[in-house]
Amino acid sequence: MSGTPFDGVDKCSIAFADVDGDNDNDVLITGLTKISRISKLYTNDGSGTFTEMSGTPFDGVAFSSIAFADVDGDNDNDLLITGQIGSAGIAKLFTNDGDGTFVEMTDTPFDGVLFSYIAFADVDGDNDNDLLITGLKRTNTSETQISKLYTNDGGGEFTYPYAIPNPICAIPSHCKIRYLAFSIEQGRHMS
Ligand SMILES: [Ca+2]
Ligand SMILES: [Ca+2]
Ligand SMILES: [Ca+2]
Ligand SMILES: [Ca+2]
Repeated sequence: MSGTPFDGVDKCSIAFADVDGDNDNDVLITGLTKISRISKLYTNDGSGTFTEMSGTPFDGVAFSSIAFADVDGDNDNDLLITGQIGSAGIAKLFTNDGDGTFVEMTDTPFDGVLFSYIAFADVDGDNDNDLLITGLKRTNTSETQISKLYTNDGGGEFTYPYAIPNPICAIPSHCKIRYLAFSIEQGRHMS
């Protein structure tokens, strides 16, 4: 299609999702133009004509990864953006009010990353979207490659480390006790 409003970018990421609930795919584009880092959201009129949404709260990022998913169970697409701003990375979660207006969730446990890849999926079978974040965590003094799996409480509150589904084994000392009891029982069976 000619005449699209999109900026040419590199070190970029794109994702389609319906953000405004009108059953067509809108698109978010991040990356580096000739002059700046961008994060631009475009809504679709249903025929593939896109219009940039103004007033979005997103940081322009490069070396980024973006993913839409419903994290808070209200059936609209929320958004995670990672990538480079300045020299360090970010990981920011935004909830959707249903019509494409996004608000940043604060107090998330995520490490900011660049050179990243992220994905939402329900990993523990409780029908909410959990989250895996990979990438480079960079501070003034160190660089660390991370791969962190966060579980969702169903309302968009994420927890790390990964919460062990079996509540008995959530406390390591209890696991040890249970293991010992099992071993003793096995010993009885053997004697
Ligand atoms: Ca749409
Ligand atoms: Ca949602
Ligand atoms: Ca889940
Ligand atoms: Ca959950």
